[in-house]
Amino acid sequence: MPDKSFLAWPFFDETHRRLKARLDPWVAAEIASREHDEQDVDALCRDFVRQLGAGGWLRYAVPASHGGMSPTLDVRSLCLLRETLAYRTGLADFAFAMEGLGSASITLFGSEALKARYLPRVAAGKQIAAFALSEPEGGSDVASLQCAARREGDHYVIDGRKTWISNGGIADHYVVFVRTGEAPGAKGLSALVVDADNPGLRIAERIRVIAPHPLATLSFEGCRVPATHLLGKAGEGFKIAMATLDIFRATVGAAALGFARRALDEALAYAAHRSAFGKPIAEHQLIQAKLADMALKIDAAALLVYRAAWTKDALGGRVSRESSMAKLYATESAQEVIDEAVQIFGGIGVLSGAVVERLYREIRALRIYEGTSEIQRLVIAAQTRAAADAEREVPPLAREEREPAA
Ligand code: COS
Repeated sequence: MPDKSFLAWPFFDETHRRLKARLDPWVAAEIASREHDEQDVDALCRDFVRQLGAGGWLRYAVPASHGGMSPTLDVRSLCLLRETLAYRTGLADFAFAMEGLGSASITLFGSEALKARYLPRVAAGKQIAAFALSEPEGGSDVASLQCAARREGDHYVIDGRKTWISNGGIADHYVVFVRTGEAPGAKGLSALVVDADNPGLRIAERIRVIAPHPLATLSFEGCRVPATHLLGKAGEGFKIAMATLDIFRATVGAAALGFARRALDEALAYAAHRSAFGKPIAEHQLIQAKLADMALKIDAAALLVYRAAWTKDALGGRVSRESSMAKLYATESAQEVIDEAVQIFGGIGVLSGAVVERLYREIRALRIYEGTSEIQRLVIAAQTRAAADAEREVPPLAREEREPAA
């Protein structure tokens, strides 16, 4: 059983503890039986979205004004959901996460008409959502993206390609980031909601990866989208993408945490009964050292993930630093925890179909998507330097008044 002692931390209130108490038995009853099913990922994802909608869990992905649970997205709830689903199966977590990521830009920046059209359907599990940012020429350097949209009367006309698009091929709508050219670089991007059946949008290629999930390259050729489908204002696309990722990067850390907790639990159970040199391997100090480091990394990751989530929920504003730290540490340390679990299992750990073998494949992409570990370091460095620069600019007198000498 995964450790639940963290629920007593001050980051949480009663609503979160109640959510977790309702969620655990639901996941055990509805999701656990499909945990080893990796054959038809499209059908499985559609099922998970429908189940999550019917269970009421997708209400956490949209605001209360449009069928959701709380006035704004509650990041601690999103993290608890992702952690719990990921503990059981990466694909169920993926299905939940994409409903959130593919609708959050609408929640944060959409017109009332767009919110009314898309969000209640997302909450009910009737609308599969996707977020289309990366391109064949790059995913990290968002300011240089090339997929273009030109204004023609009441429409935008999109031409170009997007790739690595999760839910590509099964989504009902895509939030697409395009170059509209108001200014060079980051200030010339916009975000449009494009329905999957919009003429001019085509699935160019399906992509298979080591932990399979629906993934595709999209092609836009003269794709005419009503101008009313613009999120925010023209030219605000970069900020819309970053503000959305600020929320979801912490939740990627939560998914990694779910994988890591599962790996530790599997390793603890195995080490308790597997014998070597006349005693269970858990009695050997080298194994104990591994278990200790795994538990330590999990707690440190949990502290960073729920610190980021609490900061967004309680203080609001930009949480780039907290969110990037959470994603970076939780995903990197989960990879290490899972690798140690495989090591404890020995040969059995690399058998196809073993839980730790699956986790080993599932964790890898989390260090890449929604900003690589290298990008998270850039964000953390930029935020840390900006804070130091701001501190230096405080006049010495004001600083003394604020921090009287001891
Ligand atoms: N919220 C709101 N505004 C933000 C923001 C955020 N989280 N992050 C940046 N901005 C704003 C900045 O304030 C700046 O605005 P001003 O010019 O008005 O001051 C503008 O956006 C540009 O910011 P910055 O100069 O920091 O951007 P960079 O071009 O240096 O790029 C990185 C920043 C590299 C961090 C960004 O491109 C990034 O996160 N890349 C990874 C993208 C990604 O996750 N790709 C994976 C695809 S999604 S699966």
